[in-house]
Amino acid sequence: MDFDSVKRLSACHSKPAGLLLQYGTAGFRTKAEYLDHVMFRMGLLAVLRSKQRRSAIGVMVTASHNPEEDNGVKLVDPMGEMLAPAWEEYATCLANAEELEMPFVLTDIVHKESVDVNQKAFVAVGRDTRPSSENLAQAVIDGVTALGAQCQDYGLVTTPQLHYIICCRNTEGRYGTATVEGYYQKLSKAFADLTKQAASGGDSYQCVNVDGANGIGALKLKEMEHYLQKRLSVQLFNDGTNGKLNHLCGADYVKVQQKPPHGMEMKPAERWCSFDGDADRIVYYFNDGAGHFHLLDGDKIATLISTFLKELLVKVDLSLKMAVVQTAYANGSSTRYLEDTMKVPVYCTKTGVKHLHHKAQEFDIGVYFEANGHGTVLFSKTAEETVRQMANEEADAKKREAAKMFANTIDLINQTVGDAISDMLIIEAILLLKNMSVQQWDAIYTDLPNRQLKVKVADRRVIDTTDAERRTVTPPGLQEKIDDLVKQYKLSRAFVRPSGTEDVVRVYAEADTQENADALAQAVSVAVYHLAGGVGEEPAPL
Ligand code: NG1
Ligand code: ZN
Repeated sequence: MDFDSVKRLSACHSKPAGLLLQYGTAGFRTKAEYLDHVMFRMGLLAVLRSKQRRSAIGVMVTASHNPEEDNGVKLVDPMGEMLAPAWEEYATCLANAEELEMPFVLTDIVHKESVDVNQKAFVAVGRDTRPSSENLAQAVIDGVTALGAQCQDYGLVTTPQLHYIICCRNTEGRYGTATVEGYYQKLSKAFADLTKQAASGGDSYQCVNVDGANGIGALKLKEMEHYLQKRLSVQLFNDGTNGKLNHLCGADYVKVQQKPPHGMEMKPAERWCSFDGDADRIVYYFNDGAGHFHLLDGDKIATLISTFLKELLVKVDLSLKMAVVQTAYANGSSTRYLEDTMKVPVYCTKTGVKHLHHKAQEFDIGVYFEANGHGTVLFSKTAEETVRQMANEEADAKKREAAKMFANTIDLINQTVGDAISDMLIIEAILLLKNMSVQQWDAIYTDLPNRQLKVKVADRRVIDTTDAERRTVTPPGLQEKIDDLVKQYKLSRAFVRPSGTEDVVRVYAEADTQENADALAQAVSVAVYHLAGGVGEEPAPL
C-alpha cells in the first residue's frame, strides 16, 4: 500500500495535538471543527475494511440528533449493519494516532485482520445537511482516494438510505436497487401493495403531520412524496427552510422533553411524528381533546408492529419464533404488556442499536426498538422464504392473502437499520389495515410516568455498569444509594449510565406519578453528583 501518498495527504488533514476521541455508541461525535482528521482516517479505515470483507463499505457523516455545531461519522458494514466491534477499536486507535504513527497503525490492522492489500475496495459516502458535513465528507473521500480505492459520493442521504444502498450493492441487487431512487421505488411499491389490501382498498384519505427536525429526513421525504402518489398525505413542518437542525424540534427533543416541537399548533386528533437529524429515529404524538400531550415512542411502535405481525402469524398459521428486543430505557409498562398480555418474549440489551440488532438476529422475527424511536424488524432467511413461497403458492386463499400482506410488510421494512421514513410508512399502513386511530393505538397500554436527566461529571468513565446497564458496579456506594431511593416510591425503577454520545451521565427514573418520577430522577442525579464527581451546581429540584 502506498503510505507515502497517505502521509502527504494526511498532512492536509492534520490532527489537533493532544486530541483524543473514541468510537462511541454510534461512531465518533464531537464539535465539527475537531473532526477533519478523523474523517480522513475513517476513509482509510473503510478501505481496509472493504478489502478485508471484499465488499462495499459505507461512511456516513452525521451527528444525528446532536446540535447543528456537532458532527460525527459512522461506518456501515457489508450487510448494512453497524461496524464490527473489533474494528471500532481500530477506528479509535487510528483516530488518535499521531501523524508519524499512522503507517504503523495501518500496517498493524492489515496484519491483524489479514487484509489483502491488493484486493479492490469500494467505499460509499453519504452526509446529512449540517453546514460542516460537505467539507467533512470531502475529507473522507480524500482518505479513500489516498489509498487508491474507488469511492462513490452519494451526497445528501439519510443514514438509513446509505445502509440500504450498501446492503443492495453487496447482495447484487437482491435487496433492491443501490440508489436513492431504488429506495423510494421499493418502499413506495410495498406501501401501495400493502395499503391496497386494506378493507377500504387503501383509498381512504390518510394524513400525517411530520416534523422533519430541519434535517435530511425532511428533504428526502419531500423527494419521496411523488413516488407515494397521494396514497399518503404528508404535511411537512421544520423542513429546514428557516429553522435550525434539531433545535427545539426533532425526535430527541420531543421524547426527552415530552412535549411537541416548539411552535406547533396541534389540533386534537391530528396525528404527528418527529424524525431526528439523520432520519433513523421516529416518535409519534397527539394532543387529546383536553389538550394533554400523548407520546407514542419506540416502545409503543414496537408494540404496534409486533401485535400486527403476531396476528399475521396466526393468519398464515406458521410457527415462527418472534421476540422483542429493548433496552433499559423501555417503559416498564411496555415490557409488562408484551410479556404478560401478548406473550411475546422480551430481551434487554445495552444501549445502542448494534446491541439490539445483534440480539434480534437470533429470531425468525426480531422486533427491536429503543424507547427513543430507533428500531426496525429483522426477518430470518427461513421466515422470508417461507412467507414469499406461501404468497405465491398457498392454495388456501385467506392464508395466501395474509402471506402477501406479510411479504409486503417485509419489503416495506428497512431491515438494515432503524429508518424514520420506512417506520412511518409501516405504522401508517398498520393503522389503516387495522382501522385504528392514534388514540386507540395509544390506549393499548399506559406508560409509567418517567423522567430522563443528565448530570455533568469530571470523568464519566468512573461509572461502570452491569446487567444490560441496569445496575452500577462503580463508583462504590452508588448502586446501594439508588436502591434505597427506588424503595421510597411505588412502581419505581431507576438507573444511570455514562452516555456514549455526549459528555454526561444519563439518569432514568420511572414511578407511579410524574411528580414521583421527577423526584426520584432528581434524587438519583444528586447521588451521581456526589458519588461520581459532579461538576458545577448540584442538580436542582425540577
Ligand atoms: P447515549 O448518548 O449513549 O445515551 C444515545 C441514545 C442511544 C442511541 C445513541 C445513538 C438514549 C438514552 N440514548 O446514546 O439510544 O440512539 O444515542 O444515536 O436515547
Ligand atoms: Zn439518528
